[in-house]
Amino acid sequence: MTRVRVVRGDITTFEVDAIVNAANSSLMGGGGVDGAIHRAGGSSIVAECREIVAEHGECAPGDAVITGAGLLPSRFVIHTVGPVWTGTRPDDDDVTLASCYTTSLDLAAANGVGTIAFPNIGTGVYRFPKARATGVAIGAVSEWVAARPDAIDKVTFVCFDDENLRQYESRLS
Ligand code: AR6
Repeated sequence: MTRVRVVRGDITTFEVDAIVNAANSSLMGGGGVDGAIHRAGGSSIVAECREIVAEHGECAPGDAVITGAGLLPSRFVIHTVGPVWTGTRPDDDDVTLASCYTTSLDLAAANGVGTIAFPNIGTGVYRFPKARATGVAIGAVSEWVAARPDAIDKVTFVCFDDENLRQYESRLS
């Protein structure tokens, strides 16, 4: 059985097999958790991203790619791209956000990852409403691990802000 937990923290400090990055389609870095990961991980991560984009093109929303983790304490960084929330197509955005989580878990399992940490994808610069995003994230991960109980040992949701932490704690308790 996969353990699923929530903690508050800075995801760049987590000693897990893989951390997930809330990237943008260019995979070239940015602000928020993306900026923090590239700053702490060093230049090898963006170099790997550049090679991936040269070979496969940009990363579409809902999709994910995997690189090494450079100077970070994890082994891998899985870069996924959330939907930009506009409020005009909420159901489509739910599907895209759920895909960020499940595609990241697929990539993790394919690479032998036992422990993985997710940030609250889409809930910063991309403005996905936090309560709604929490439901989508927990729903997608719960469904994925229920279907594959032996694939991943532990999933950690890492919350950086109070509102996300409250949302996750109330739904996971
Ligand atoms: N550890 C964990 N969570 C964090 C950290 C951290 N060090 N820093 C911020 N967060 P965002 P998005 C939380 O904006 O909404 C970038 O510029 C933060 O509190 O990082 O998917 C990319 O390049 C928030 O709840 O990602 C894209 O252009 C959550 O991470 C764009 O932002 C996600 O906020 C992606 O926007």
